[in-house]
Amino acid sequence: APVISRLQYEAPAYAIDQVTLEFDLDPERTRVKSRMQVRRMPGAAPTAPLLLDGEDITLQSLLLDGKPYVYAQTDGGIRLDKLPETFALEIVTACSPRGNTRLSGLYMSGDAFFTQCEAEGFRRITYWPDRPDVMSRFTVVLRADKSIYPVLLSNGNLRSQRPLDDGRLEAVWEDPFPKPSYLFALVAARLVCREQRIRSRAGREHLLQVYVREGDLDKTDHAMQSLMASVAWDEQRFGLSLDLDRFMIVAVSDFNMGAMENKGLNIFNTKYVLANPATATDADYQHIESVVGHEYFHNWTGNRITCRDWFQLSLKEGLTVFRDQEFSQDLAAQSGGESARAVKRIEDVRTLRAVQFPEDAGPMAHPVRPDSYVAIDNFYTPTVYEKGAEVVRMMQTLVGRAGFAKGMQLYFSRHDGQAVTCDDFLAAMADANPGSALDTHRQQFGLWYAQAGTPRLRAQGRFDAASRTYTLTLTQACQPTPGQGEKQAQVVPVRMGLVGRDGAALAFRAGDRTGRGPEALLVLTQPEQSFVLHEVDADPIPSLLRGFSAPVILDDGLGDADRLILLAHDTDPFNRWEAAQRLALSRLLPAVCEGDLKVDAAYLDALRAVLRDPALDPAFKELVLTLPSEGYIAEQLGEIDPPRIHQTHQAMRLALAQQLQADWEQLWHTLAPNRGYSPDFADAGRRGLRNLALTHLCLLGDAQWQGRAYQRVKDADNMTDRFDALAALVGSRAQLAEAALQRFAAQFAHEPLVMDKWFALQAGAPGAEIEAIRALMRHADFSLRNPNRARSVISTFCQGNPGAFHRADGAGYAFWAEQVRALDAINPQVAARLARAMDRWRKLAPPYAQSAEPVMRELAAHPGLSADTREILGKALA
Ligand code: BAL
Ligand code: ZN
Repeated sequence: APVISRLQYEAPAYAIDQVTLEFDLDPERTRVKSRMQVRRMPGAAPTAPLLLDGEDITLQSLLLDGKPYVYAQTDGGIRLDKLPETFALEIVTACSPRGNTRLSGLYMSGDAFFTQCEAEGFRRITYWPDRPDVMSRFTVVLRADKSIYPVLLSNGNLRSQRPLDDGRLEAVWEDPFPKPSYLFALVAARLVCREQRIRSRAGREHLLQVYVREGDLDKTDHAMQSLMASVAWDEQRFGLSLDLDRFMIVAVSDFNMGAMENKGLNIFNTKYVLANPATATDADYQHIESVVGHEYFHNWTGNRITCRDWFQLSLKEGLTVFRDQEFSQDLAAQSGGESARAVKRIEDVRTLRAVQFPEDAGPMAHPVRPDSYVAIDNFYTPTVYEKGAEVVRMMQTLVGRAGFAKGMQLYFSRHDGQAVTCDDFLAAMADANPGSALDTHRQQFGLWYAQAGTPRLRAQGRFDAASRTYTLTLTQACQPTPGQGEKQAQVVPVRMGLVGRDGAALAFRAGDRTGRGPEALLVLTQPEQSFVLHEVDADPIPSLLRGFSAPVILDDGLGDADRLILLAHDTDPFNRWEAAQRLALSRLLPAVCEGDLKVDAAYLDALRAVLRDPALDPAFKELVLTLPSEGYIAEQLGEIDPPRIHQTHQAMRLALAQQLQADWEQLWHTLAPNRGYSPDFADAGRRGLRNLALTHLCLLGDAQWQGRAYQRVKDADNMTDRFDALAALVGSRAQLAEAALQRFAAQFAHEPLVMDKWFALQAGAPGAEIEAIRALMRHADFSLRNPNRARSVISTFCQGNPGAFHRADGAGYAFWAEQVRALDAINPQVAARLARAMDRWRKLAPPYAQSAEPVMRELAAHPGLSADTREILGKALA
């Protein structure tokens, strides 16, 4: 498959102003008639051909202005030459939704029709210039057997619906907004819906609907609440109102992604819609809120203004992740106060470090705006999404919240209705904030889009008592990444404060024009730069990169004693948490290398003080008491021995369980709930910390605590407590674990999302053997065709259970290769994700890397492999 390069971009030669699509829906053979109004773009050569993409569809007829027209076949579609300036084009094609196991284009889930078009699925429905910069007005006519598909949905407004004489139903939908093909959607199914009428701040009425299968209606309240909150938040924070009369969310259980922002008709993986207290955990509730928000926010950032080409994907994804993070922070703060914001921020940074930092350090490292790809589906990555969000967050840090809002306004006034680039967004932000650091350094700031790799910052400070100055010298460097040997210095906003040895915040003055205060924003732009802070009264401990003000790796040069002070006293909650992480790492890393784990009293006392501090949020305490993940530990090491990391991690957890036992017991008793279930921030935080206590107490192997956990698996009144108790039993390899698993499965056999958790818990269990994974795959409810289920077993084992997956005998790798091949034949997108489990193989210690390589090479040589999977393996082995 060809490599597509960013610099090859050419504007489309033809516009399609209007299209009418008629669907005669049939599982085996669906007929699609497309009638387009085509116009040559001003400036395009009169000889320019019209290129239409098409994949896995059969062309039945093609008429130009009502007459058959000769077309040429191309690699991925057809080409029309010698065209008039304007014309009507009618194309009839057929496709097979039942045979579409890739879940891209038009496909069946159970006995219902769904679509997924981003990025390049529309070409699997009809011939079309399937690129985001061709925007058209769509009218859609759907016809299907009324007895099987009583609900027919598409984008925009329902214009008419009527029964046909042949027993079918016909519905006509019209989307008033021009849109690119990747935002097209249809659904034909037997569904029920929860409805809500709302009136916006602007006074307009809207109908909100959440469609699910019969029997799931009692799991739609939270999604609807989240949608209503999203509508209100975007109006309030950014002045962006819903632009449609009707906004629909439809849940489907077979889905490659989390959800999809199709205009007016969001299609969601059931995982991010369905929740009630009996089936969903607190984490599920949070994910639903953020994904519902994310897809809704795309209506402006993605749909009204879209991407010129797929290299600009972060234009919409980075910005929309940033928006959903801000939304979740604001909502959490409503019930949990300001410290809830910090908890959310820490969780987001934890995700960034767990998934994006390794990507940036591995063979798939790419800029936020990539330069080339083979399969665009491989670039829906943590770099484009999460690092992209950090880049937008740095803009907000540099121009302030009000300045950012002004930048958004300018962006919409300039580009509403257009397909634009990441540069356009940056230009709007900088232009709206003249004189700001973002404006001054706008070109250099653009390197965040162009340069891959995580910059490393080194900090060194010097206090001069006589002049009351503290000189902070910051240096930055970035390792080479594939295709980028030389890196330039980037713009790094460093929010910072100073802490005295007694723990008190120290005031200082950062520059001539700033007042004296407890915090400053330093803007690093050089490879090395010194900042002189004035009016400093005592030798301080620097608290740098507060709130994680830039996505970098910081070497702050601090020692244990300094970190203990920051953990106990820093006014910035993020850096308190960070101090705890670093204290844990400085004990874990030597133990991994030398096998001698020391868990000292000073460290334990510091953790105990956090646990006992009545002023701290339970959710924050839970984060502080949660060790860095095995994956994060691996990233700190030159050579990775996953089983050894796992053993050390487990040993440290056991030490915390033993040494803090009295505190865990006390927490268990004092955090007991006193009312019914609510997923709000405060209640979820209490549950989280209490269940962390139970997890540690079970680790002690004490029959009494394991018995308590078993009892909770039986009688908990919500899924968070039930599942956490089950996980505590499985994670501590308790004797009761097996009985608890069986009991749980019997109770939830008919709840697929709950069973996904049950499968994943076992695939991620410490010491899971490959035979146990195979046994899970022989379970009657296992299917490779359902992405959620395949991921719950195979990806959880290969990507989420490093201690068990990496084996000296290489059996884990052989299993991985077998599953990648099997999945690739069904669904390349899902297979290519699984292929990434071996991204970091070159860093593996002997004998792991040696046993992985031949397995990877053999898999890569397999002739039938998809372009998606081939691209991933090719990069890993390059
Ligand atoms: N656009 C694909 C799914 C999402 O990021 O919302
Ligand atoms: Zn998105």
